[in-house]
Formats: sequence, structure tokens, C-alpha cells
Amino acid sequence: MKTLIEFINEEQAHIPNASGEFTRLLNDITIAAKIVNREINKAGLGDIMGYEGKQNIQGEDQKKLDVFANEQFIEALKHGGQCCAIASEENDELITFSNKLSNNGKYVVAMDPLDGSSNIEVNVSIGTIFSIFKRKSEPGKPGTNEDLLQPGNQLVAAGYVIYGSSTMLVYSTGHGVNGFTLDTSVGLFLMSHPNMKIPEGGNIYSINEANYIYFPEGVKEYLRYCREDDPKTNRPYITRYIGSLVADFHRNLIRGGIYMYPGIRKNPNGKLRLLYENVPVAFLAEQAGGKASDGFRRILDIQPEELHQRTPFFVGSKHMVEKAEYFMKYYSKEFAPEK
Ligand code: AHM
Ligand code: MG
Repeated sequence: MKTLIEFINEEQAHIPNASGEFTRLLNDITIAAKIVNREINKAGLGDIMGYEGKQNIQGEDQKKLDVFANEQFIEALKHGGQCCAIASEENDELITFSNKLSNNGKYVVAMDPLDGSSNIEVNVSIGTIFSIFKRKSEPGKPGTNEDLLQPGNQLVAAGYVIYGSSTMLVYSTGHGVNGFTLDTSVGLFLMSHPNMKIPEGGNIYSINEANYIYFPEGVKEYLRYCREDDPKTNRPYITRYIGSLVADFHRNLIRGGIYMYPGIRKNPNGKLRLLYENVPVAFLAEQAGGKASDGFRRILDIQPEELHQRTPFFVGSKHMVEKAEYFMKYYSKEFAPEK
């Protein structure tokens, strides 16, 4: 079986003048992922679960494993020297480095080091999500916020690691999506899911329905459509919601489905963060033949204005996202972003 590194090397060989820096950057991400995976697997044994006693910028309690994962990815990227700045869900400010090697790094990374972390103590799948962009500022100095504030259509690569019944890395450099499963006996990610494609239609919808009364009319109408009886179109659909974006998306990627985290009137931008949750997942969805939008606009075309900006999120099978967008446009015009 092909290893991840063999595959990346092959991919990079097609790029003229590739220096190997990107390969090293991805390799650094996999090193941190393996360490995080090891700690997650023994999470019930030690004192690593529970709260760190601090809050992140969104006022959420940080769990010890969140903090641990954050440190591992930052350290790996710092020592690798290819990345000049990181935006992390766990850090209010941009992370930059004082060493010369990193300041000469060509890339910047936005990441959620441990997404869905409220699921840790119940042994449910969680994930790491990352976006990789080329820096815009001149090398030789630390990266800047502007280096990170790029729309998803400028991505060099994006992916996630799912720590589930097995651990997988799913990533894309813009030439399709490939999945690699960690063989823990040899410590290598091996290609297990080449050229992943999301079914154009599906019958799974994933949303936190407890928020129903707050949903825009467009989402309510779409949910009504999903629950209607129409065997010709496979309805009523089925509902599956883990509450862990990576796990919910991964299932829908393989089976066909839609994941939604809409905005609500008191919180029109929803919950999920653009740069390190929505953009990388949207990129993978599109690369697999699916679609991602905020209900009105393509996620990858949104120009971010802040590192921790949120947007509503509809992602998954193309026809399902198109249908949800149709209902949003028809019933929830007031949520449409100003042009
Ligand atoms: P987190 O980054 O604090 O873990 O929050 C993101 C998570 C997603 O993984 C998940 O899909 C969503 O929040 C669930 O939110 P809710 O509990 O409101 O349904
Ligand atoms: Mg998150």
C-alpha cells in the first residue's frame, strides 16, 4: 500500500520547481496528528480529560486534550520551519515565531486542533481540521493577519484528521480528495480511500434540531421537505447528528448527505468558524464533487475579515445543498448577506 509521504512526493513531482517545503509541512502535520492520536486513544486512562480551567476566545471551556493538541501542532509546525504563522481556534491572536527558519517559511496554517472536543469523554469521534495558504507578505519576517485573511479559493491544501474507530487523514491539494488510514502497528498513514467522491444526492441530513424554533424559515422548510413522504425521492430522509463536524462530514462524504449549521436571528453567523472549520471542509466537499455555501454564497469565495469569523454552513452532496439554498433564497431573504 502507498504511504501518505510516497503519495505526496508523487503529487509534488508534477509541480515544476517544487522545493519539497510543502511535503515537509504536511509531514509535520502528520507527526503531530500521530502524537495527538496516541493521547486520544488513552484518554480514559490518565488525567488528560476534563477542563484546563481556561477559556478560549469564544468563551468556551478548553479541555486538556484541546490544549495538548494545540501545543503539538504548533510545536511541529514551528520546528518544521515551513510555516510562518498559525491561526488556531484555541489562540485569540495569530501565532508567530521568533526563529529565522520559520520567518522564511512560505506557508501559513489555520487550524482547529481538536474539533468536537465536547465528545472526548464519551468516546465519540473527534477531529483536527486545517487550511494551508501561501503567505502574501515578504519572507524573512513573521507572518501577518493578512497572510491568513485569504478566501478559500486561494487554498494550497486543506484536510482533516478523524480520530475514530480508525484514524484517518483526508486531504486535498486541489486535485481530488484522498484518504489515508493510520496503521498503528507501523505508525504510517496508508492510502485506503483513493479519489473520494461524495454522492451527488443523498438521504442523510445532519443538524442540531434542538435549535429548531430559532432556525430561519428557509431551514425549517427544508427540514419539512426532508421529512416528507415521497419514496420516489427516497424521502423521508434519515437524520444523523454526532455534534462533531469532522465525523458528521466524513460520514456524509462517504454515504451522501448534508450537514447544516445555519445562522439564527440572534446569531446570524451561526457557530462554525470560517477559516479553520468551514473553508477546509468546503474545499474537500467541492474537490469530492459536492458543494458548500452559507445558504447564499459559495463558502470558498467569502473574503474573511477576522481570524475567528463565523459563517452559516451548508455542506455536502451537491443536490442536497442546492435544495437547501433554494429554500433559503425563497423563505429567508433577510439572511442574505449584503452585496
Ligand atoms: P468546537 O470547535 O468548540 O468543538 O465546536 C464545533 C463543533 C462542531 O464539531 C460541531 O458540528 C458543532 O460544534 C456542534 O455544535 P452544537 O453542539 O451546537 O450542535
Ligand atoms: Mg471547532
